[in-house]
Amino acid sequence: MANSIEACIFDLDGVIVDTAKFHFLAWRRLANELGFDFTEAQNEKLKGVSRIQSLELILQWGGISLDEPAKMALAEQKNDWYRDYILQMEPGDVLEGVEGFLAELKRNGIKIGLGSASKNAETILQRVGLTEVFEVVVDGNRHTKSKPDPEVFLTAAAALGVAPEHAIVFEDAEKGVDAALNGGFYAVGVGSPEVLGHAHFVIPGFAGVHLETILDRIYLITSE
Ligand code: B16
Ligand code: MG
Repeated sequence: MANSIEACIFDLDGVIVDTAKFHFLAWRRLANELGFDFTEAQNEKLKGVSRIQSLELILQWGGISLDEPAKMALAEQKNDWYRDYILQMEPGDVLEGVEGFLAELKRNGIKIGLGSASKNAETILQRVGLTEVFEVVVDGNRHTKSKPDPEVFLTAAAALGVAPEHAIVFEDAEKGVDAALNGGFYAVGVGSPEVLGHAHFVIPGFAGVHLETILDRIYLITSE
């Protein structure tokens, strides 16, 4: 039931901040240096996927096979370029409407968690000034199974003391929505319905979105 929603768990990249564009730029630079390119459509497949799995996909697209040490070196190189971007981030880089929505959750006593595949999550939260807002942060340093496995969200929900059926996950990645559904959460896609149509419903972003709107839509699902 919508009125029994006790927690909201957010993905980071692409939901709270637009770091997906920085991942794309850094991976593309790496691919270009290796002598090939990939498209924005292919980039969709990298969203929510761990750093090393992303690299493996990209190498596959380029038809390149490397040993483990070489892969590690490339992943580190990409991360250095990516960190150059995120270290420039500031509070103004939080996506439109997100802070207002988080404040509404706080006012209504709804717990707030973060469930991200990124090992850079803490740095990003610090840069944009949101560290204190999240009661629980589960990131790529704290979990091992990649989305679509629900581990990251289940760990966050358990740490918040909330059962999945009383929590909503907000996700911008196809595999992230899969992870939320696999865990028994309500899944709200943030982005395009073409990519996230399997979520319970999709919003384009948080601009103009209020808690009441979200709860009303979940209530419609539960009463169907
Ligand atoms: P890092 P999210 C994910 O974050 C990104 O969507 C994905 O593109 C990235 O490869 C992954 O984090 C790992 O990031 O290299 O910073 O550890 O969307 O789950 O918040
Ligand atoms: Mg994401």
